[in-house]
Amino acid sequence: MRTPETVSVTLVRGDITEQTVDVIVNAANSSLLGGGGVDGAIHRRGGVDILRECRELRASHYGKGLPTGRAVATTAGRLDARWVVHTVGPVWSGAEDRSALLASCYRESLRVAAELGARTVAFPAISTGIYGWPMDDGARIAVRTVLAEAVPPVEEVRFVLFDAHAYEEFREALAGRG
Ligand code: AR6
Repeated sequence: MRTPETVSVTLVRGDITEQTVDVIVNAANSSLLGGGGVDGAIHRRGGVDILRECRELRASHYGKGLPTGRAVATTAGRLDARWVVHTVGPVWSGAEDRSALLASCYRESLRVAAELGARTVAFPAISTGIYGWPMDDGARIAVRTVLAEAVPPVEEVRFVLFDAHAYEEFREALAGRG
């Protein structure tokens, strides 16, 4: 049986909507109805099926929206993936430590992915864009949490980093094992 240490963690520089994986994780907001950044790109490229399922989730289980730190799955529409797992990162605060909520996004997304039977999972750097989380700290939390929490059937966790700065911070975090 695999242990968390044998899950492979890989880094790719690029656009998460171009990945071929079982699960693409979306850095959503609690409305689940779309936004900018990764969220906008996923809905643009994935098509209307994803939004339709998000609306159904709002009408059923998540009338008040998806709470920060939680994760929920939909179809992946036209993306080259089987599911999109939507998670809501915390907005960065200098006054309050919200690290546990950011770690929860990675943990809950992996839990949902494993329940679905996913073997490959692509993550963006959650909260490090519009939500303002410093990239170095966001990368450490991401790497540390994934190394601790990824369990079978998940075999590969791929961080898809949009620019050179993000890629470098994740490379350093992985070298230091988070
Ligand atoms: N592929 C990979 N990474 C990307 C892509 C992409 N196509 N586009 C942006 N990034 P963000 P957040 C990087 O803002 O901070 C939305 O409006 C980006 O450079 O997408 O969690 C939601 O609806 C950054 O490093 O997510 C929420 O309202 C990282 O992905 C809010 O933004 C995350 O940036 C969530 O903000």
